[in-house]
Amino acid sequence: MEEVKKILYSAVQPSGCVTLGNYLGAIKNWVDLQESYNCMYCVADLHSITVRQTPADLRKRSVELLSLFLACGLDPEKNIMYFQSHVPAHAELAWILNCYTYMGELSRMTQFKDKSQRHADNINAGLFTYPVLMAADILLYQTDLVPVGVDQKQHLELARDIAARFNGIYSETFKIPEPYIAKVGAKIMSLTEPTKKMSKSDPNPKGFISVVEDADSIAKKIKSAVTDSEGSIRRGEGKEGIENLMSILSATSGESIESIESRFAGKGYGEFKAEVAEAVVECLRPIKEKYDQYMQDKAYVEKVYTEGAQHAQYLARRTLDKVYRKVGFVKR
Ligand code: ATP
Ligand code: LTN
Repeated sequence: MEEVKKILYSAVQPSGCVTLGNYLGAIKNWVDLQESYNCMYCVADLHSITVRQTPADLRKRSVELLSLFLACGLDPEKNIMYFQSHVPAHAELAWILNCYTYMGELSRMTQFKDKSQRHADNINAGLFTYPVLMAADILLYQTDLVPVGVDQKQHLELARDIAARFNGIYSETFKIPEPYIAKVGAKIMSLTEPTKKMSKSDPNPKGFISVVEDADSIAKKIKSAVTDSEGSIRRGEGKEGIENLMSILSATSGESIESIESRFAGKGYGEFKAEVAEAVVECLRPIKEKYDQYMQDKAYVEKVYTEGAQHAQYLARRTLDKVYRKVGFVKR
């Protein structure tokens, strides 16, 4: 008998370019998961308007992100990929779950506290209820596993609490999702401040590499990456810059850190950086090529996200119908 695959759900906000960090830390691992799980990847456009967006940019970035999923190797035959705003069930379930979530719980979310400080002129209700929408995303699909970074762990725990509370009141309705921590998840640091993670919202573009950046620009950024004055290629205290470049080389080429360390013993930073740059360019080249192709083939990309949304809506509706019935709405 064929074993039923577990459901894995994740979403990315279309809030900036995708960085080498996002690729090596997340998307690359997703490609390996598509054989073993039923995976759903959502472009979380509803989430992204909790901070002000320029409409034309948001539309463009959303399509770019979905094209990038494809370019990185996510197969639409094996994964459901769609825009959150195309599946109305997300907003509908979010409303219901709002009524089963306490103000106190939402006030404790560190991302809310953090974002309301950074966007003090726009502390809107959506920013506050953001984790409820995220809970709805996950719970609609009876998700087993959610790959999360540390920053999203608190939100996932809230989703579990909301699901358990609802199940407790109305009997078993939602599957309680588990966090999925990837075995190999390189943490890539900023090229200008190697003690901070590489982030797409870094105001200094020298700190990050976009996955679709051209080769010259990648080489320049790596060449000017912050290191130290000691001159040896090894791990250790105060060597965060070199250590970061070593993990980038390892993750992009497959060579182990130990092998890199011994191969570069006695060699200079110039030579080392040139090799890191080449490895990054070679790793990203096929992605950029495919990305450019998909960006030319609007009809194909549209087909992927339209069919993705239809499939997602069908699955989501099953959960939502159950929820509507349990809370006492009249059958339509
Ligand atoms: P922001 O700059 O807006 O905080 P981000 O670039 O940190 O965004 P997210 O959208 O928060 O990216 O994360 C998308 C996925 O990429 C998450 O799974 C996260 O763990 C992973 N990720 C983000 N940055 C890195 C990094 N520097 N190294 C490894 N993985 C990362
Ligand atoms: N909040 C997440 C994006 C996100 C998500 C989700 C992740 C929205 N819905 C559901 C996992 C599951 C972020 O900002 N990285």
